[in-house]
Amino acid sequence: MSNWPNNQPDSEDKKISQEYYISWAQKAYKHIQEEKAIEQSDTSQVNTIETIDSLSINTSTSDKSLKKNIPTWMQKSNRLDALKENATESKAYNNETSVDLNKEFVWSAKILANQGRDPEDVTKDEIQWLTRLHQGLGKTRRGLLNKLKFVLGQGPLNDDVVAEIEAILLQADIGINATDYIITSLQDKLLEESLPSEQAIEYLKNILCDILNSPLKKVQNSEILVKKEVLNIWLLTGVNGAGKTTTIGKLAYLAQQLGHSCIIAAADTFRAAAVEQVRLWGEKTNTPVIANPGKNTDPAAVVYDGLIAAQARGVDLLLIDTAGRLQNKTNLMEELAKIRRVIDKKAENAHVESLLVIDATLGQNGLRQTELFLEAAHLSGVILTKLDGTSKGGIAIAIAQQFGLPIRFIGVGEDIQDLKPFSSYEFVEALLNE
Ligand SMILES: Nc1nc2c(ncn2[C@@H]2O[C@H](COP(=O)(O)OP(=O)(O)OP(=O)(O)O)[C@@H](O)[C@H]2O)c(=O)[nH]1
Ligand SMILES: [Mg+2]
Repeated sequence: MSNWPNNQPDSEDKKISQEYYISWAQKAYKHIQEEKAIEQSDTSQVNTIETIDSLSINTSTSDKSLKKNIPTWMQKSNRLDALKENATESKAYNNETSVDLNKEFVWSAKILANQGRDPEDVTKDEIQWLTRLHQGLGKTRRGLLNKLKFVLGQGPLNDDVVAEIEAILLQADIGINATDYIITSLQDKLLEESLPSEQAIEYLKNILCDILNSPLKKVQNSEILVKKEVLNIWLLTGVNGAGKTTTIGKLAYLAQQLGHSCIIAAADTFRAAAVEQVRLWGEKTNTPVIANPGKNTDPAAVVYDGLIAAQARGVDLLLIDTAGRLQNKTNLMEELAKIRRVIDKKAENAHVESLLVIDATLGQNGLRQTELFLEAAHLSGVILTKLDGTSKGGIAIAIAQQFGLPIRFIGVGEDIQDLKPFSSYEFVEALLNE
């Protein structure tokens, strides 16, 4: 569905100096400002570009401090960052449409540069997205990094160090299975050679990326794609409040951005307000919604209507919203199984993705939910929401390791643009790269 970069850069690329990234970020910033200026036909952007240039010149000529290689704007933003570190974690980002050339910008630019991107090619949206991801996982990252650097810097992995690493990983919601696997891999490596803590963390990043990427070896597409010339059906399931309906809206928006035609089937007929909520997202995204507002409507019948409409209109993508709660769990699972049977029977040639939506703030609960939905919905992947909240993020690794399911999308906020295809590289960097 997307051309969102998912490549893990070569380790060689990681050795590039900070100066390179700062200069890359400046170019990207300049490019974004120019694009903005073209859009607005506003001459004010010229001043900003001049300011960046003059700030860089200032740095090399007038700053006599130890930080003389760091541009003035970076030193300022470091101070801002220190303030941010002390501030409460509550709402780490705002929704302003502009971006500032600050430490977060440079971090985001670095992640894009490492993926082989051209600074003249990046968008404000990409920078904002990475910033939100980095900030969303900020609390976990700071906890993880400080502790890991300390224990990994202590030399060989003796029993005490292993126990400490175990505790750190479990606290980050990485789960028992994945933690065992990570410890074994770390032990194998660190028995071979003794690594400084920075390098041990780089190695840990590789292990985490491998875990997150391994489910993709079993599936046809490493990226989630809306396939051409076939009906694509994405069935979204999950417990109540996980973020299914919001995610449907965001996916409809994303599909639209990528030029795919889309309709939504509102198959949560349990909650009175559910259909209305889907309709609002339909209006926001100009996406037709198939619903049956009658009382006690059979959700499988709505799915059937959705399939007929999607086939008749020849749309690329049918998104199906489902209920998160029924009278009891058994009913919910039976209903999902029925929906799945209708899809498999009536749309044999369709490409079906069955995606479990999980609220990442609920930690290990996500594993129990995956177990519950796996069979009834024939899950093919997972969408993690609320990574902007109090989520520790590790649940992504736990799910990939324990169930072999790929994480397909992640959500970092309530707004329409706050959902993107998952990239293991970006996620692991947000988790372990300050
Ligand atoms: N902060 C944050 N909030 C989110 C995110 N995704 C969804 N939400 C919020 O989570 C709440 C529940 O979202 P819904 O989409 O209604 O959840 P649902 O799974 O459809 O819930 P039911 O219909 O009751 O089963 C809403 O307030 C959303 O705005 C996210 O990525 N970040
Ligand atoms: Mg809902």
